Amino acid sequence: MGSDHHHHIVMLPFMALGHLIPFLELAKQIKQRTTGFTITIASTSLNIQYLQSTISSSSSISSSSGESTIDFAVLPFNSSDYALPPNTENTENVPLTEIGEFFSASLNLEAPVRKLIADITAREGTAPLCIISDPFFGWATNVAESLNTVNITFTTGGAYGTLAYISLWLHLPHFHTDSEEFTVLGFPERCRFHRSQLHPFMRAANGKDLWSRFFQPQISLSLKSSGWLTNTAEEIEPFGMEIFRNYIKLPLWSIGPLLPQSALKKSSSTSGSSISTQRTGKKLGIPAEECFQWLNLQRPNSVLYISFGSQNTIRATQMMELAKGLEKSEKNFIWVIRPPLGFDIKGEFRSEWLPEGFEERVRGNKQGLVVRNWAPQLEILSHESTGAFLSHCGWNSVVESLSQGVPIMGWPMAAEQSYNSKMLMEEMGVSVELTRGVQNEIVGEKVKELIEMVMDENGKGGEMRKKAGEIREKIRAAVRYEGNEAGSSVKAMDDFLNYVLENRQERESKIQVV
Ligand SMILES: *[C@@H]1O[C@H](CO)[C@@H](O)[C@H](O)[C@H]1NC(C)=O
Ligand SMILES: CC(=O)N[C@H]1CO[C@H](CO)[C@@H](O)[C@@H]1O
Repeated sequence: MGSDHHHHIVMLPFMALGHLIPFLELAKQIKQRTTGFTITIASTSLNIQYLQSTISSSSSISSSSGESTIDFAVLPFNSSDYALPPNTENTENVPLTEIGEFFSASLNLEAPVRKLIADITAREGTAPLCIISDPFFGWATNVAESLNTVNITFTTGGAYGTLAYISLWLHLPHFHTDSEEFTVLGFPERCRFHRSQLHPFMRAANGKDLWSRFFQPQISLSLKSSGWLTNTAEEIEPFGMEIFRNYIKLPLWSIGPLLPQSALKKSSSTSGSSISTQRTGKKLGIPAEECFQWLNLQRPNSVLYISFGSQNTIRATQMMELAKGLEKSEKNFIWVIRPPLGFDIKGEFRSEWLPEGFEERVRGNKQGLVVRNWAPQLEILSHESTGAFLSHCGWNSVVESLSQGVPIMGWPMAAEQSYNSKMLMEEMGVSVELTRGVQNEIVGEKVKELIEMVMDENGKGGEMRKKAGEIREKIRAAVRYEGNEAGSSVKAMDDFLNYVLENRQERESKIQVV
């Protein structure tokens, strides 16, 4: 993409791991598609440190003359000023009871962002090309308008899940009915939602609660941006894209799924070595090599991978039943485990939370690997022995799984996860749901039956795997660019960049007329 003069894009991700990672990936892709751009990711100090740590060893950021560059800007933020524990800068570190206060505190980033944009404008003699902000930072549209730049919203989720999330918060349909099932504005009648699919915060919302008072204005402002970017591909979510577009009535570019290049290589690997970077940059509970050695011993599609993401854990009684079901199923598994709800999620794991002797037995008979805290997820999913993923259905996990053709067993917990789960079942046919959230009890015997069904080579399990394989091919086609052949997501990215470049020309010609 050409550039007569320098172009600057400022990115404002929300302070949560699941948002920071796709924003960084977006920055990397814009860098790759352009020359002469600077992409500045602005966040609080610890989040910037974290982002830098994930790329410090990666050559993709270093730049020779003319190449686009990625920069970081620290926004001052002291959690102590908002009665939050010291150094609370990411949802990962926020106690559940204070998560609402953390969201509210994030509104105070507006002033430092204003200063950042003004400084860039003064230094470069022209306002940034655009601000790309998280939907939770709706205030960024006001900043953009007053500082003569363009506001773009980037949802790190998919089309269907994001639409459900924003429409539910804006209209609270469940608050206006007594019935368990209801329609959601933007979705056709056939996609009725159920009260049990709502997070307890949303279930309790009445428009006057802390959560509604945060989300309603921020989402409404984001809907006044010039356009939205979404972390999905037109081909994998044709229905989601159609209803999302109809709802927001703004330009919508599907530029995803944003995954490391190495995740999208043609052949699936057996050693896992083709995916060398660990996306989250977190300390692993097991050396990747050990994981692969173990996976190499298993048959293709025979291993169930279990992880509930960076933010979630399950109840102690659920953990016990899940372990019983796994053992009874006799299927191989890798389980990324954290202390159950009510305990420090980053604390020591106690063996009393699992059936007596569980870890020793499954290690001894080679049925499974129990991994503390973090595992090399994308590498595990890319291994041919991995046959299914028991997941919380966070969008990053969903696209990682589907990019490797791995079907999903859903256990949605929070955010828009249960809408993702619904879409995976009803629109894609690549998933079945084990349960939802932490309220419901599960029973070992039922867990066993569902695992057997999902891991089955035939029947419903086989069908889900086949469909997941089709989605994998669609993802690869969407993000491909070889020579002149560009996939739909690559084209959408170019369309988006052209849009903001043209928008600048218009703005500048208006200024000249004045
Ligand atoms: C944050 O504020 C607290 C209380 O005013 C202060 O003690 C602390 O040093 C501040 N932290 C930083 C990093 O400025
Ligand atoms: C709230 C706000 O600033 N909205 C602006 C977003 O961008 C469009 C198009 O540039 C403007 O018309 C809006 O005013």
